Amino acid sequence: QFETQYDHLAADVPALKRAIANKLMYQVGKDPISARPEDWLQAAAYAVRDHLVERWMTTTRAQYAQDVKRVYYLSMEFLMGRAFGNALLATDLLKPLKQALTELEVDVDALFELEPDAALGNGGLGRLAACFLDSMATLGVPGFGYGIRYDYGMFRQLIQDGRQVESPDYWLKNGNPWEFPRPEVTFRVRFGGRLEEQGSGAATVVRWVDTEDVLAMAYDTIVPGYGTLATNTLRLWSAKATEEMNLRAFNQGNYFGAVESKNHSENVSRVLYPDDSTLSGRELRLRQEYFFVSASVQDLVRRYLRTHASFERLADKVSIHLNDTHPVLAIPELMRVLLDEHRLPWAQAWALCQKVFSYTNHTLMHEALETWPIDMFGRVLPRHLRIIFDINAHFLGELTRTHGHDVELMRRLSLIDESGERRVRMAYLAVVASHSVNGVSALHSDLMQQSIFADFARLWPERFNNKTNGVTPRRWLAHANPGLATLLDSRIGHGWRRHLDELSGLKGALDLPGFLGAFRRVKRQNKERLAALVARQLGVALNPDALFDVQVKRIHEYKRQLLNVLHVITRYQRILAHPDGNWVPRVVVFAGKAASAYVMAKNVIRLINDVARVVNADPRVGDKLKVVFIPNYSVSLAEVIIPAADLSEQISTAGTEASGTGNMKFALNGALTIGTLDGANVEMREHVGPDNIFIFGHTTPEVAELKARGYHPREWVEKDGELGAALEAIRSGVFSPTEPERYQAVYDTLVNWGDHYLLLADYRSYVDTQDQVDALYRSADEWTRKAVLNVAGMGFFSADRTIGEYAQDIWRSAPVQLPPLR
Ligand code: DL6
Repeated sequence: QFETQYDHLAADVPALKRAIANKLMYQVGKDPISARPEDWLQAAAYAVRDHLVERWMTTTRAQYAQDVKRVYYLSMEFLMGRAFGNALLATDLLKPLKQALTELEVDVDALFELEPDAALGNGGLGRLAACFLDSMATLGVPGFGYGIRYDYGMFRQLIQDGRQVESPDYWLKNGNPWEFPRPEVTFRVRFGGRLEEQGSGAATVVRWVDTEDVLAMAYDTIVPGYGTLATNTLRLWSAKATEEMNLRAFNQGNYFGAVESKNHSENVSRVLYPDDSTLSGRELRLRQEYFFVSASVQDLVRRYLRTHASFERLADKVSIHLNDTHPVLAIPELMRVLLDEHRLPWAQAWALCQKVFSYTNHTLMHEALETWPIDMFGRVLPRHLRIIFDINAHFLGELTRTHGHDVELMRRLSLIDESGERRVRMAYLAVVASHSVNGVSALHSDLMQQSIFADFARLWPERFNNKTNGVTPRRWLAHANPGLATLLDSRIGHGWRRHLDELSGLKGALDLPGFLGAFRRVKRQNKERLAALVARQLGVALNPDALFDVQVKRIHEYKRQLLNVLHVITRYQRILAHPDGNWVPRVVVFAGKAASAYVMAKNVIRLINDVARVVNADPRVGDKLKVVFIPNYSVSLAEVIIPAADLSEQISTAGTEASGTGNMKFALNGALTIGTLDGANVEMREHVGPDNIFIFGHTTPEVAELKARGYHPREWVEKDGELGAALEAIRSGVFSPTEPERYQAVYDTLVNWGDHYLLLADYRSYVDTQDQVDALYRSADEWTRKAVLNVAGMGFFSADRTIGEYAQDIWRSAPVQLPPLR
């Protein structure tokens, strides 16, 4: 059994105290007398981090010794959140650390709140990458995350006068104790320039010259596995200029001019693009994408060549996974490295690529599918454009050989979209170059093969597969919901953290005396914790006995926060009509960010805040209904909100949400779902049982049929008085009395401009289902039974299960062999 020097001391509070005090003095450089809480946080983080370092080195040594196949997970986004709680969970140091800090007279809980989130992602895609890193480490999969170390992460959202205001997130301002800067791991990334050709035919040598270069410097973060020695690495690249300054300008006294080019180069890793639903098409974004994949490919090829003399075994030792299309430039980059730097023949290089790459699609939305104009692409990456043209020529040549000269088919499948301005289709490049293409829920994977990749799925059906998403139970249950975790431990043991299927054992606890009551008490404590946060931040008092109805996620039209608002308004109007009715008190919680340029989404945020202001101030309503919009949704805020929810809103138009992962986190924490048959909701229904989930609305085929028939939203308004009244309240300014026309565009979007996401068609079914929710909530035991059955049914949705499937079916990687932890 493996025991590190530090593990040996794990439960030793005096040793931990000494370690923290030492870190404070010798690493942070602060006298305990004058240290600020931020300094203690750093010192404690360093002390805990030390416990991971030996595991990390042992794992790395074992990976080399065993010559394992490594999995490189390339992602523009890693939405990691806070690291401290996760490290404490992995090291089992939470209790001794709390005691050590208390003895040092430091307020532990306040300390944890000081840690900034590593918010290097927009939403679902980035958080999935973070959950996957956790599961890869936990399963011993030799996984490396590669991404960008943005100086500024996801913007901080302020709400001013009900409106979203963005403010920069300089998360590194106090330093980052969790990362190791690696100035010695620096790669040159080239941009621009021109091509020179020598020779002809197969012997042509292409040289890429006169480039403008940027350096990519590595920063490593330890990714600890849970209950194992196995520990992985997240390597993020930061841009550094090739030259600190222009000496000529400097000597001429032009100090700003002297650093201008440095700043320009380093801008490439400055800021995360805060939009996950539309392609920005900006050159800086293309440069970001190439910047990190080039550094990553160079790094992984160098690591491979350290222990292998030729490329023969590359595909046995390396998997490169493309998290959506953002890292797809890794394909022409690996081709470039193999062709230009190592002189491999085309056929060999291409065969290697097809064995090494795999790709996950995360959205079917047309506006999010990446394509790049040829002109811009050729200016920024001329060598890669040439390689893509060559890949396309080979591909279309092969297509002609197998399918005849079908011009229409070639036009549809070409990597270059010729329908208007010529553009490179990144998703097509991913499909052509990968041996595996997967969607993220059963429904999404089916739709993907029927819609955006239909031709390819006919051509290569064996390439397409599904990997339903999952979430890590360590962060989303053990860490976020210690009350429920303790209750589970007492009923089914501790194993669920690693084997989430064991949650099914809860079914046996349903009828044990006192269990439902204990479960309810945990939920109530979590609601009190959220209510305290809301009181602090918004000054609104919430009644913890009310039903907490929660929708937290990015603000998007397809996610239909506006449908939720329509229900809130209907409920408000019903209460006004029958103020003495026997209402089930409800708190409706919203949180989420809108892309800065997404006008409609920002309107929705404002409307929610306007509705909240009016409803919360109406004395006729009182505790029967409260509405809150909690600003600055983030991973750490989700950790407080999700465990407090009774009802989880997963109400996207069927066929639009690829999977969702928030849906899984809520159910895992004992919320019932109200949702459409969309994304992973479909599979959740199967796992928790159809009686334990509230499903409403049109199904995917019904949506298609309705649209094909011709959808006329006005007809739906005309036949539903309550719907008409809710819409009219929005239109006429009931919630914006100082500016009655404020929401005309919101109204028009629904009633006059086509209601693209079918809110009005699903309204009646939604509102009626909300009535069923109320009815069930009245019988506390019945509600709680269903909540428990939700938790019990969530075993399938562990990211460990998902990663197990990726490892087995796609990457074909085996875990690194390590001695068990003590
Ligand atoms: O696969 C992770 C996550 C899914 O759960 C969401 O349903 C999906 O919207 C999201 N996709 C993206 C990519 N672009 N968009 N939109 O974030 O991926």
